[in-house]
Amino acid sequence: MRLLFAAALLLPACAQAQPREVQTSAGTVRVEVLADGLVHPWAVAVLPDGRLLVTERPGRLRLVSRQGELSPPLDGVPEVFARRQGGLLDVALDPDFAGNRRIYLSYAEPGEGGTAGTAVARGRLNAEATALEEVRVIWRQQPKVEGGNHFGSRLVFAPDGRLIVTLGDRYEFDPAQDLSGTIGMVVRIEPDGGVPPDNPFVNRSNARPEIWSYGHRNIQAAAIHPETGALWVAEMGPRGGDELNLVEAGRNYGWPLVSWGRHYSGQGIPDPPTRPDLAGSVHQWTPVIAPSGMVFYTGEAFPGWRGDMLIGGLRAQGIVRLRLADGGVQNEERIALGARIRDVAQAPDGAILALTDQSNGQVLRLSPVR
Ligand SMILES: [Ca+2]
Repeated sequence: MRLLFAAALLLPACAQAQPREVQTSAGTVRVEVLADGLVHPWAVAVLPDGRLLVTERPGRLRLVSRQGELSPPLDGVPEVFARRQGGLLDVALDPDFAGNRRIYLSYAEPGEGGTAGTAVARGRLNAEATALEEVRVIWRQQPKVEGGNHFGSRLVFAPDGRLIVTLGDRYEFDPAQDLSGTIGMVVRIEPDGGVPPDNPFVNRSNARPEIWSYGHRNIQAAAIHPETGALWVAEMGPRGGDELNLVEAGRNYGWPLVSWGRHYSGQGIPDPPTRPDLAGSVHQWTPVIAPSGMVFYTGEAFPGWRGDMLIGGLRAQGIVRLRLADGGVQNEERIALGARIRDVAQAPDGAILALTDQSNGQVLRLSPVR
């Protein structure tokens, strides 16, 4: 009742007060507002007990109960550069969270003279789940630059226990081809920030050893395939040309040398949109979906979607479902939610969770109507 009452107060259009229903390939889906009153929620991580950790871009981390109640902001979150696209970004649980209660945060970290860069910190969630303790920055993007755009980022743990950090080009373009920094890269680090000895550029001079792949524009969607263990990402194109990429060690994904899109200035990017020496995208979207958040669905609630990729769409205003087959996309479905979707996750009961990128942001819960 509390939830329905709050939603009715905050949203005069009463459609939100009751669960909505949307028609999908899996039949009718109920869309409930589990929680609201979040300011530009950016990422959600599901705790083993079903509670949620949710980041808000201005720099707050909150716990959401199974009934949708928001906790006060947790203590211990690092200071963030909360401007434009910057702020507190992703949250991920340690693979052994049940044993060590460690969580990882990515965020835009302020630097000297108004600069900023993406950073990753880890800490331990205290027993009361009110604070992070032993917080330490384990990785920093180099160099920090001015501007408030294209920080990425997503954090995913690979099956080998290494932490993948996806980044953006900081709207600087060319540094995405410069291995002496980590702008426009995907990096792979140990959970303590160390560099794995088998990273592709560890023995190359003038290259950062944590780099895993390069030539990326802005990656805010990443997930590990539950069967193959492969790293999939979706990245924002410029004007057109969002990409779905299968990320492999040491490869160049082409930005800004090639793109399926055009610069916002209207300036073209050389055709053809890919080159044999560069890693081509598996799929591209023009017009764009603006991908943010990705999960492979493995639950029981939507058996017809098991194994499929779900991607949040800011411009798509919903969830994009992809069925992958033979190294490509076999089919695509749009699940319309009427709001910019910043992240998507799977609840323990197989429901799908989605965050809306709004000043009064919500956690949506999608479940089948039997
Ligand atoms: Ca590319």
